[in-house]
Amino acid sequence: MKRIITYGTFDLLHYGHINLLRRAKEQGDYLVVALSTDEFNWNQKQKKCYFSFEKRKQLLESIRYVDLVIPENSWDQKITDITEYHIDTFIMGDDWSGEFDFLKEKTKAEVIYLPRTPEVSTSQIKEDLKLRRKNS
Ligand code: C2G
Repeated sequence: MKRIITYGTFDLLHYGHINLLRRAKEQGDYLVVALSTDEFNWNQKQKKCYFSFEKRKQLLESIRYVDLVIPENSWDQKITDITEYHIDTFIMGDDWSGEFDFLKEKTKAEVIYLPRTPEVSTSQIKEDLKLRRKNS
C-alpha cells in the first residue's frame, strides 16, 4: 500500500483543493492530510480561517480521496509525520516548489509538487465576495 501525505489550511474548500487531493490520491492508495490548526494558521501563516479546524476537518473527511486527517501544529513535524505514518510520497502544490526538498535527504519519501489550479484561491473568493457586497 502506497501512502501519501499532503499539508494545508483548506479554508473555504474549493475545487483547486479538490483537484490537488484527487491527484495526490492518484499517486498511491492511502492519503493522509495534515490540516493546519487554527493556532498554526494564525501564529505561523497569519491566516485567519473562516472555518474552524473542526469544521475544516469535517469537510476534508467527507472527501472520497482523503483517508485520514491529522493536525498540522508546526512547520517542523513533516519528518516525524513521514516516519510515524509510513509515508512513501510527500505531495504539495507547486506554489511550494523546492521548499520541502530537504525531505528527500531526511526521509525515504519521494517529494512531488503538483501544478496548482491557477484561477481559484481562497483570497480571490473573499475579494470577489467583498466586491459583490460593495456593488450590491
Ligand atoms: N492548491 C492548489 N490550487 C489552488 C489552491 C491551492 O493546488 N488553486 C493547493 C496548494 O498548493 C496546497 C493545497 O492546495 O498544496 C492546500 O492549499 P492551502 O490550504 O492554501 O495550503 P497552504 O496554506 O499553502 O499550507 O506546511 C504546508 C502548509 O500547511 C501549506
